[in-house]
Amino acid sequence: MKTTLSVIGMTCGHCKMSVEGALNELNGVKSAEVNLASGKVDVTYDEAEVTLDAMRLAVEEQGYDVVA
Ligand SMILES: [Cu+2]
Repeated sequence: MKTTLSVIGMTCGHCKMSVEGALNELNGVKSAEVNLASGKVDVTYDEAEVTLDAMRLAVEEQGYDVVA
């Protein structure tokens, strides 16, 4: 499965690394790629192993807001 999260507050390379790192730590997330210009995160994942809620939480724990 693929999804795109809209994330508010990512401004620099550090934000990109934080968000991508948090998502990649989740079991079932295969790849996560932040586009800083658009504030979008493209995620490829296995829906049997990880939920959208878990991904949102992981991003929010880094200090960013996820738009539903
Ligand atoms: Cu930053």
